[in-house]
Amino acid sequence: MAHTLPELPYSYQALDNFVGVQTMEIHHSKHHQGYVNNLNAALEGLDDLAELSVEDLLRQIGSVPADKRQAVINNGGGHANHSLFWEILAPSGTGGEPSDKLLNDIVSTFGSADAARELFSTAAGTRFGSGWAWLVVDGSGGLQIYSTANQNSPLMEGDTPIIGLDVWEHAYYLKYQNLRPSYVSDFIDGFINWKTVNELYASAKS
Ligand code: MN3
Repeated sequence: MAHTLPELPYSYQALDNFVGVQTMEIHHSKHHQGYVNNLNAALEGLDDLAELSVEDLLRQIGSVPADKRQAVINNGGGHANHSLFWEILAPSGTGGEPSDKLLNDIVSTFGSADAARELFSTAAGTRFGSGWAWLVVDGSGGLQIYSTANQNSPLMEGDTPIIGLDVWEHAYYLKYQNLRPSYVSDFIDGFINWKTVNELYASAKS
């Protein structure tokens, strides 16, 4: 069963006031499609691995043959990371709020919501080159904020991402150019789908 590009839960136009229509369309239909195509190519002839969901494939990355492993890390990671990213974005004003449970756990873990925001912004802002910033649920059920390089997925470390922000230049450059911090703060303030994040958190904790 080949991996396929997921439909977006909104139109390309719906995020025009975030990164812009053109970036949404190229990012989804070209970049993400490219990761899907390259993942399927890497899995050719590996029938057992090709049956797995992309998330399970990354959790079991050690079972991928060595000559295919980096291609799966890059393109399976690219597929999983973007699939999450589209789901945790929402058009401005529609994303809701963090649940009481998530907010309480953020405060008890990081000290305050502002401290968590600062950590996330720093992780996103200081990732040199291309990568992602994450809020994850770790293997012990705790929250962590960090960044990864390239398309490396937290799933490979046994963590479950509940927020991911793409900080590759292709994600924001047409709108924000060199101003990655503005892209990050606009994301946090206006375009997170907290309803979905709350569901992902509840699911990761169960
Ligand atoms: Mn991207």
